[in-house]
Amino acid sequence: MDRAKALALVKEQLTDKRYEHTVGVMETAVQLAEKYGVDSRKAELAAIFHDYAKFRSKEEMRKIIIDENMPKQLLEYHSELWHAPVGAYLVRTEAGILDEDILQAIRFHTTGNKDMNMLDKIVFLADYIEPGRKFPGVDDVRKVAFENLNEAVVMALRNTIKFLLDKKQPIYPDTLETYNTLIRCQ
Ligand code: DGI
Ligand code: FE
Ligand code: FE
Ligand code: FE
Repeated sequence: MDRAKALALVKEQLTDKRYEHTVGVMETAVQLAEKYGVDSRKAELAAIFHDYAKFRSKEEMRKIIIDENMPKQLLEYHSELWHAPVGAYLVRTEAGILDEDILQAIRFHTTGNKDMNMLDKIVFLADYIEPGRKFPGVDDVRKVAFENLNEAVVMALRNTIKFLLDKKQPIYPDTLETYNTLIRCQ
């Protein structure tokens, strides 16, 4: 699928603000893919579609998680996590994207995963550092992203985990597992 078609499909699903975020993620993901020698077409499509399910109702997402045998554990954690695996499913069934690398990058983009590959890390990081993001500490992650991909993913995870701890929220095991796996290979 070409970029224009993908952007048009996603635009229908999102608010203007979320669409702008998506364009930022797309541009950042392509830059990171070029820097690290990863397929930039896959990075571009995964980034365009990464938040495809962001505005689906909790009821629809819960039903898909159950019907499609996704980890039931997701239902015990924040519903903010659901749009990633549900998005991968809907991007396949509604948008017809069959490339498993692209679908996996979408699936892992919120929680991370201990088996993340380079493409997954690029989409995860592009989502965190795109120009519209204003998290505390994001400028440091932006700089490191183009120097050491794993280190930047660890920084993003550390910030997210701290943020969740401060809000007294639970932390999804995959997020902790990703952090633990990547910090061991520094
Ligand atoms: O969809 P976006 O807003 O672009 O970003 P995202 O898909 O990375 O969602 C991240 C949000 O999810 C962030 O505000 C924190 C929240 N969240 C809730 N529980 C967890 C979590 N994020 C991670 N990584 N792990 C959690 O357990
Ligand atoms: Fe997201
Ligand atoms: Fe993210
Ligand atoms: Fe996003």
